[in-house]
Amino acid sequence: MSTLDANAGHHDEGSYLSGPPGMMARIWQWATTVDHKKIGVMYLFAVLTMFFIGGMAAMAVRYDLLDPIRTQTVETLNAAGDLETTTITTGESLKEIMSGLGMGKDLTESQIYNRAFTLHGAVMVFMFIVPSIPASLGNFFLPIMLGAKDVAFPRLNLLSWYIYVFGCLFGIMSILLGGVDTGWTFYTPYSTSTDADHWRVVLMVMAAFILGFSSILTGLNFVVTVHKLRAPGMGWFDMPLMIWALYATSIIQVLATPVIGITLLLLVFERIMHIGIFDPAMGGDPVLYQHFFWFYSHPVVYVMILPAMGIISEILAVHSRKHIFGYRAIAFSSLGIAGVSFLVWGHHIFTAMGELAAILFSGLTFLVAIPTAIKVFNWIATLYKGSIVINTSMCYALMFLFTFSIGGLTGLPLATLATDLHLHDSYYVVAHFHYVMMGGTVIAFMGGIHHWWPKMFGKMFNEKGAMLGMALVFIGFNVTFFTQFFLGTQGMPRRYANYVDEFQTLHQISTYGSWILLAGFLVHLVVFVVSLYAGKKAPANPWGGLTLEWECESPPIEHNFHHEPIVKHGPYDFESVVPPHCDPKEFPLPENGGHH
Ligand code: HEM
Ligand SMILES: [Cu+2]
Repeated sequence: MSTLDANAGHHDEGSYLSGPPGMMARIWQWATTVDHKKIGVMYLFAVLTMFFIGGMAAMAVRYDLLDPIRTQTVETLNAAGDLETTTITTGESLKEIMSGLGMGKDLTESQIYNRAFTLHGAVMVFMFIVPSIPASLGNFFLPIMLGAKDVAFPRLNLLSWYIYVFGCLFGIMSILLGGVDTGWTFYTPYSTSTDADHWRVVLMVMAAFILGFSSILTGLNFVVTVHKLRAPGMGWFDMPLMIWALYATSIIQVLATPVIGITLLLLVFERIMHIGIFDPAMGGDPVLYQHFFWFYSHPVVYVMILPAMGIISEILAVHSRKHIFGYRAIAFSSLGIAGVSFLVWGHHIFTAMGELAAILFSGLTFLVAIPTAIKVFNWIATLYKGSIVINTSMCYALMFLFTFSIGGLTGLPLATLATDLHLHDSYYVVAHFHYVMMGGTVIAFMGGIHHWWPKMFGKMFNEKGAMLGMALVFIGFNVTFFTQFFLGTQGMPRRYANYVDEFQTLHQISTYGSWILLAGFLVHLVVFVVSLYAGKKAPANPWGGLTLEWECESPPIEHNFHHEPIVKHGPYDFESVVPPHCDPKEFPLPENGGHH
């Protein structure tokens, strides 16, 4: 971005990955680091580990749903020739696995299933997807994209990492002690009365409570960094759109998270002190809990999707070599989404509220579609007549446009009162939120990891292997979750380990789809491990990007830049700027300045 190569003549300072000799010294260096890049990398490996744990629970859930639970009595002749009736139960696949491991003897198949989907949901939401992009890629790239040496509060950043680890440990302890069967929403009065003799529920609820602080501190750090640490010449409308997305996300993290914090604290209070807040048996109101819970948990879905939208803007512009269409509209739509997201939580509890309130929340929910559609149209307009490069990160961005649009559009029948009444708590809802959370955030996260991998680790990855992984993820994802729309419209309720026979085929297809999905992620894992150990050295700017991270070396040096960069043009001026560290012949400027 600066005409002055912010890295000219200073290649002796080692990369942020270099360090003192000796394993212990290295571990201590990382354990006490205040470098945003190292903290970002630690978050990346931690959230992917939680994704793996949540994914394995999902595989257990899907495996169980291969067969319905059936009990039949058969009459057999015993040795003495007497008729005996024996009861045979089939379809208890999780129970068979657990008893093979010598666990869960006293639990029924449904009880094991309830713990499996609760573990899946709670780990995926609180320990994976909420911190996923902001804490990993956000931490690594926000300061660099602004031209800064680090975030505003580096030590606070390290603290937010340790709070995250602490919160995850609470969750894992709850799982190791046998798990929780309340659902990830911890609805009362079941969550304040079940399991009375155990601490499992309290541990999992406290895990979510603690993790909230890590989220708030990360958000706080990003807001101050964006306001205070932009490089000279970088005005608000010179910032990459990824920064606008992370900025809007941070505002939600700081404002909404305290609400879930106090709600979960009140839940634990009611459980331990037996003071009626949510439990009607003690004079409490369970629907009050649902309002408090969703007042946070709806805005938090935008903490999940806004950073993903930021990644998509970066990938589409760089890999179609075109100025993003409607920069300001996309920037403001991020703030618009953040604002409206606080007004729609009631659509999660239409079936538990009065008509007027339901009509209001329904109307407000349709509002969210407007800023979201602005982004999708502007992204497609950016692709129009672009010089599109087909590689893994671009394919993930294109996949996002497809899967996230299905996610968004299938939300409309849930925002409509008449249809939501029938679809609420069915597999249609499960399919819908997987299309937005997985089809949105996880797919964009995969695109972002492939886009910035060379910069983060200084290594290229095998594009063919990555494309195979991407194709398996695309097929597996849609087979797993598209079938669930049909299951839901035909009446299959969520959170049931058993079902009527006519649902078996669709459940089996969905489960086979999840195995293809798993295979896709395993292919990616192999490709990345091979890249780390044997990958080709990455150039500073493999894709010809114009944002500041492509000015840095791959991987970046400790303080990112040798000189403070000076911003002289916009982040997407592909029609007039030759990308840094790139051969103009390889990245020619478009004729007539890119105007079509
Ligand atoms: C890896 C592939 C995945 C598969 C195969 C999968 C499968 C499922 C299934 C079948 C259910 C419904 C269980 C039921 O209601 O009986 C479910 C629930 C859920 N999933 Fe996933 N899922 C996957 C990934 C994700 C991801 C990436 C997220 C979010 C980040 C997520 C979040 C949830 C949540 C929050 C629930 C609700 C749990 C509850 O009812 O308490 N899932 N998942
Ligand atoms: Cu919602």
